[in-house]
Amino acid sequence: MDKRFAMLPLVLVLGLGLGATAALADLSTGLVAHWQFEGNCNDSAGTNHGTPLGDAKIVTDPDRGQVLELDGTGDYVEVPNSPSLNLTGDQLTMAVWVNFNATGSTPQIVIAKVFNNTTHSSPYFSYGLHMLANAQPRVWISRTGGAAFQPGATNSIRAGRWHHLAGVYNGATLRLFLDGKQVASGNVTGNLIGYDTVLRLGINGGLTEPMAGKMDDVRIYNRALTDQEIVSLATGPLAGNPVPANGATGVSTPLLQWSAGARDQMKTTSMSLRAQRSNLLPDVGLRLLRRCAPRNDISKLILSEALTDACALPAAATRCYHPRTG
Ligand SMILES: [Ca+2]
Repeated sequence: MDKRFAMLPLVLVLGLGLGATAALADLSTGLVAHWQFEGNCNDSAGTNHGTPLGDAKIVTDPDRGQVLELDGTGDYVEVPNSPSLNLTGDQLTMAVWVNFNATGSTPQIVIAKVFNNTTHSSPYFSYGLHMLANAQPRVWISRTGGAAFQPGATNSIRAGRWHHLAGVYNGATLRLFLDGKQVASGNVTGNLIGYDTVLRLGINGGLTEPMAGKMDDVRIYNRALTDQEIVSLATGPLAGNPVPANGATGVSTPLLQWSAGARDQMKTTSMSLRAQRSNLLPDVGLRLLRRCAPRNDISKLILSEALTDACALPAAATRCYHPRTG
């Protein structure tokens, strides 16, 4: 190896999710219900356990492991009313992975804290997430001032594919996210109106607009998640645990490694690797950028003139990594 290289001040700006552990801890804050469908419909964040009705069942999905499957004919999960689900503040997040069997025909309910347990009547939901007939998602809340809703991204949901949906209300805006990206936003104020009703997954108050497909990782929060937290939910765990650590000094080897993030779930998210070329040997920097591919199964990066390894960073990476010599 060229000794000049070993001594070279190594300053990279890599988009690593250094805060992965903290971010995951944060994602439990304000989580009032979490249905993961790992063998049952229980709430792993509290006691809002669900009951599968009709033919609703847990199946093993090749992408997501154990998930809830609904056939669209009277299948749903029902959760009793509880103080934690009966949100009346001005903060809310709903998040869920969904995979619809078909789109473009009728609305399909995903999450519904219903207005009425037996009829689908206005204002329909205390809060809810669903897909409209034109294959676009919509978030809905009832708050002082009436119902408010935000649809977005017409014809964006594809049948047979996992999508991540999220609705976020912070007392000022009501926002809708699809696959980690905001697709609708509107100015909305007021406190949520709670109803002493059940929460249903996959069907509405009148037991109509059933969902046919699969869902997983349903989350209800009593706070508004940040954009970054929504991205984290939509892409899986971030990369983390870099060696050398962020801001490390005395780094003498041109080897960086980290624990890889989850498999890339967001094909449209750009790579977040950036290298400050002025701080690299020019040729190394150029080749580094050229050879990086959006794969997450390689978790080390060897910076040598031979560049014997490729590198990859998770699409969700957002933090900076600044190892330094000296
Ligand atoms: Ca699951």
